[in-house]
Amino acid sequence: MSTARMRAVRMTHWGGPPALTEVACPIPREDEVLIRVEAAGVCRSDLHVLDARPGTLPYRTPFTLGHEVAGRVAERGPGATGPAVGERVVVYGPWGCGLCSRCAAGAENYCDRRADLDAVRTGTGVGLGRDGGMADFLLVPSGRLLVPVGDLPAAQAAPLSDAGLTAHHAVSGIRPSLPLDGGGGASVAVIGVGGLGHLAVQILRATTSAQVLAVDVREEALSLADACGAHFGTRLRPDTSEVLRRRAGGIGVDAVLDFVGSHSSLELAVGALRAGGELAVVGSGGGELTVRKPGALPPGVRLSLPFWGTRPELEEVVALARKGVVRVETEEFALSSAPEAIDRLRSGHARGRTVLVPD
Ligand code: FEH
Ligand code: ZN
Ligand code: ZN
Repeated sequence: MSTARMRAVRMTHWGGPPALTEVACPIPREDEVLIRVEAAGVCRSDLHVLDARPGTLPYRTPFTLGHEVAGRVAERGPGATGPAVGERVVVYGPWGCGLCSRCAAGAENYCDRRADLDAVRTGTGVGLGRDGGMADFLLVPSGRLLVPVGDLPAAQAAPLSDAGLTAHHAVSGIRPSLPLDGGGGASVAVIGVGGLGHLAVQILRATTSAQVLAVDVREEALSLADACGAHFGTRLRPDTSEVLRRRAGGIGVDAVLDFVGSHSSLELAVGALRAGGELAVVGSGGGELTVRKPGALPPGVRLSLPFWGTRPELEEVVALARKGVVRVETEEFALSSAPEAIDRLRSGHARGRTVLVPD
């Protein structure tokens, strides 16, 4: 009996271009669940994977890209649990061991056995060494990795699993730094208002009373920040840290969410931070920060490197979207146009999140 075939955007070899190919459609066994993909986001991390030199990532090629996926349960293995066939879901993307205390708590993004998984080169999650969702179908190891989305449109749901979850996790991490009254009088700077930053602006406005100050190099990104509820937006200039300090009452901002992570964004963050403030470096821009006492960082500053998010946080950000509190700005492309979509993201001109929809 011939197996069904499907389209998939594959990483065929290190340094090669994303290839739209045809592969066998997977069949769910035991606990596995087969998802008919309805939307798959494109992330800057996909660019990092595509540009990675051989041996620098713990993944074995070839594999299908796509770690931000929404769809409908198509078939379940005999031992599968979770959403039933026909239910619309979003995929929790960090696939940990499922057994350690972090995975048991739903924090597979911080799985304690990640090094073991890397060692056997099984990858860190969907579309990251494991076959992902830039395809017609996606095989998920367990129903525990699925979150129902109800009638949320797929192109809105998919970005919540990575861009939305990562932004929500970062905001949740700095929220304790804000004054107890939910951040009233506090100021939070969002550096980089792209696929993740525009969602962080909305989540900050929805879950804190902090003044949200947006920084980007593009005017169109600042207009998106304004539409998302930022109280202030400014282009990155040599005096931007001073501008932010002044907007924050002259004492500096309580927290910085850096969605760029470059040398200039980190320098801006350090210059804008209040003593006792918090810096969350979310972007993988390759910038470096010297941590020394005494040094450039204000006293009492706390530094975090948040990565993706937890499964309970994914349920929270889906709930925010279903309430209409968070809305993803998207640019949609047909799956068959994946290479063009990836090039557009690479160009730096994408507005919001780039999403592939099977045509
Ligand atoms: C995925 C894999 C590696 C680094 C960063 C990421 C993020 O895109 C996940 O949110
Ligand atoms: Zn990502
Ligand atoms: Zn684990």
